[in-house]
Amino acid sequence: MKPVLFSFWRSLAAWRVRIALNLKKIDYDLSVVNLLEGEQFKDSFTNHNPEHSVPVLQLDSDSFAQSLAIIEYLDERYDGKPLLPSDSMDRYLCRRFSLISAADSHPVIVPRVRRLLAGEYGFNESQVTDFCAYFMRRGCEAMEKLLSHDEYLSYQKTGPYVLGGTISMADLCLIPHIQGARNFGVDVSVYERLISIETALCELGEVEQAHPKYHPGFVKPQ
Ligand SMILES: N[C@@H](CCC(=O)N[C@@H](CS)C(=O)NCC(=O)O)C(=O)O
Repeated sequence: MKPVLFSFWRSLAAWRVRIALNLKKIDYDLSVVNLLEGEQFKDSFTNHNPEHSVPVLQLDSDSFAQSLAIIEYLDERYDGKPLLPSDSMDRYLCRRFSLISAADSHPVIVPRVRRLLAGEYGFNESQVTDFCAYFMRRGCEAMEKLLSHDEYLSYQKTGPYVLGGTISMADLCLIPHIQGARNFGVDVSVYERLISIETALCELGEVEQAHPKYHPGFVKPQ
């Protein structure tokens, strides 16, 4: 049976997994879960993920959730381009970079947080946007600064991606983070290292094809 990815065009976490699937050359079907219409709360989806969130990857008869856990699982199970380096220190640096977005910025800008801010705490639309922009900007700043640390700088001598010449999970987190920041009005042009990596990544077909603009239901952010 072909793998099925439960995904939504605006989901940064699902975007990471779409790039991983493309890099691993895994053919999959997409099943849209419209997060803005509450489809993540339908019983049929909750059976796959009691956290009511995407991505979920249905592989064989198992449902996998949590984008970074999925990416690491795919990396261990499938041949093709490695998504994490083999050396322990490189792998640590890859995970450290990835978690700035996946663990520290992204979790506070998701629809459930925005709904809570607006519904329970009386934030208006522009206050919710400012709140999200604040955390996405912090993530950009941290990633940009980290890339100027010696251990990351040495990669940049060997190639255009976060870890130099080889694309890794860190890049899979970077791409959606930058666009997510833009969606909330952050001026990302000031993060020169991030933009230069993004530009190089976008030249890869596997990255380009995972872009939300190709996702069913895509709505161009204003
Ligand atoms: N840590 C999870 C985050 C999953 C997550 O929160 N996904 C968001 C979309 S990016 C979602 O489905 N949110 C549903 C909601 O907030 O109601 C991962 O990396 O997979």
